[in-house]
Amino acid sequence: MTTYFMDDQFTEREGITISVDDRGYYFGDGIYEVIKVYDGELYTAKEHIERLFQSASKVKMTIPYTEGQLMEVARELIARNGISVGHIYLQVTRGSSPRTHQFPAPAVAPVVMAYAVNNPRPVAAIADGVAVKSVEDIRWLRCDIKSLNLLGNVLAKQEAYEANCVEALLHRDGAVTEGSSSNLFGIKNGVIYTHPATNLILNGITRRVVLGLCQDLGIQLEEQSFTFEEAFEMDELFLTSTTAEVTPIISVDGRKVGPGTPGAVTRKLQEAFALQIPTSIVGE
Ligand code: DCS
Repeated sequence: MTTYFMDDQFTEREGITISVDDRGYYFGDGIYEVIKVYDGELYTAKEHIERLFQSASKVKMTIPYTEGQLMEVARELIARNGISVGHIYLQVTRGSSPRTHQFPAPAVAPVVMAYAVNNPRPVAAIADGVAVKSVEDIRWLRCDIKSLNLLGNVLAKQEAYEANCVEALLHRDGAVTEGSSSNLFGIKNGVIYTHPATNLILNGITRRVVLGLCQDLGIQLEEQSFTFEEAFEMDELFLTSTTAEVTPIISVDGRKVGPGTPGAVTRKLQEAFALQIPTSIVGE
């Protein structure tokens, strides 16, 4: 049995019903977060919950909880479900109301749902690296919002999967933006490049951790985008996300990145990242 959080209570998954009029269902009118759990402990949860509130504010939604209450919900889900390594999924929709594009007036109660799931670290991908496929970034212009409206991301990921790749390398007007569910980094002559945190990407929490690690390690990092063509010329490429951590990219569209094996700078960042998480699970 899996315990979810729904309708202000902890409840079994099987007992949950969602209204057919939920605006998440009609419009993708909602926001979400994915928070990593290591060794039964939340990782960078404050940053994720803060971002959830920022997303809510950007789409003019009100979350009927405090940051502290959501943190408590996350901890309770970990305990009730016996989560060791995995993640919390948390989403809020604008609520349930007969279908009209404009917000319901008077406002209806937002629907808050959360669950916790065991999910091992993707150790093979982290060790060996992954292949990506370039896909044009056709998403809307507010990618900084972690919105449930993910059709552009879904289509990009599917295109990558159909080409036997695990992620899309999205590019807009010639510039590499991010992955369909990750941030992208390129390394050339020891300098790391990544798209600035504008409206065109999600400012990933793992991205921010990596920025901090670069500073600690004295690795030069430029929040500056690189072009789709330059991606092929990079010495190293890697992606980051809550679940993927720091994953090397070893090929783009079937063309090798560098020698086609994870590079030294990526390895250094991976080692530094591993030091941030409980040692008992590194190598699991
Ligand atoms: N860019 C996009 C479009 C994302 O969806 C994500 C996370 C990221 C970047 C990386 O952000 P974090 O470092 O904060 O995770 N996607 C989440 C998701 O949908 N599943 O796992 C992580």
